[in-house]
Amino acid sequence: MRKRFLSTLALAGVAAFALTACSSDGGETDSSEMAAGDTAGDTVTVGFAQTGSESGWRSANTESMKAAFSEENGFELVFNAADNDTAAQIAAVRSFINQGVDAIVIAPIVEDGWDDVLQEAADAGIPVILEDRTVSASDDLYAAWVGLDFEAEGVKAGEWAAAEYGDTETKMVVLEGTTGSAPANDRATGFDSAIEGTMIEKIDSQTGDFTRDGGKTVMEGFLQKYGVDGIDLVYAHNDDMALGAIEAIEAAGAVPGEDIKIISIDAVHDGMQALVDGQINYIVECNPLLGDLAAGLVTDVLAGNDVEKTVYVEDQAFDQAAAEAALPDRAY
Ligand code: GYE
Repeated sequence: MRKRFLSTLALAGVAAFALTACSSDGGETDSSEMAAGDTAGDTVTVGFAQTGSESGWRSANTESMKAAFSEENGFELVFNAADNDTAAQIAAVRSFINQGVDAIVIAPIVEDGWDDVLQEAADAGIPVILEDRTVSASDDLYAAWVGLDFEAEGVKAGEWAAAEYGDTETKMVVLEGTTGSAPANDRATGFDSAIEGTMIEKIDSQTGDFTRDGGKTVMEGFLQKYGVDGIDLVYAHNDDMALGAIEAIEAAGAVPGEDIKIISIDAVHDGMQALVDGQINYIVECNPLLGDLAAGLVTDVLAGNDVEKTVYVEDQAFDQAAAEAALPDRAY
């Protein structure tokens, strides 16, 4: 499968390209006239099945999608957030099919279980674009996917852990994302491969469902079981769970970032602030600003243009000094 990496700067370029095009009379149309390759001026109705509102990353992603699929850009967005309930998310997609929307965008909560409903969308002639998370279904069943390389994020986090702590005996606990989700699966695989052969030992791993409360509760359980002195390192699959873990560590009378080190993924504002404050030690970015790219793909697919099947957006990583430098200009 072909991979295309886009930096944040390139994203802006793609978005500008997607929203500006030549009309039949040779002049430039603005995005509202362009209507996603349909007859100029027609509104394109897009059903977007979002996972829910579990994290800061998710809020930024929802905002980005709503801004890109706006009326000014020629879209009518039918938005559904499934509250992390996979059956509800599939039901939302079915209802988009019944409503006869022009295109469907999905941020799939979990990887498995999509074959039937994707086939139903295909039978109804409605193209599906995936954003953010991936599915295990055949890629013939959707037009394109845009998102992040979750395994590479895990590798980056693991490589930093290996370099910093790999030479000393380090007891690690993991706060996993939603069970069965692509980022939880791939961030685990990537991290584990990067720490192989080091002295970092994974003593426990449980899901905190990508939420702050989930991270806090699971961390409280780990602290009860192993004690403050029995845990050296937390790997959290997202910032929100790391922020919950910080609360649990402080409540147990220890200092997060010192007594117990923390590595997480996302680089949303609150996570970056905790990194600057020394409570988190390292964060790998996961860019949630996928709206313009997703809208560009919908536009192209409806226009019958060839699109890349898989569009990867590049991520950075931050230690404390890098976070200090980056925080003032962060968009999310
Ligand atoms: O890391 C987490 C969110 O799917 C990449 O979902 C996304 C993840 C993100 O809830 O914060």
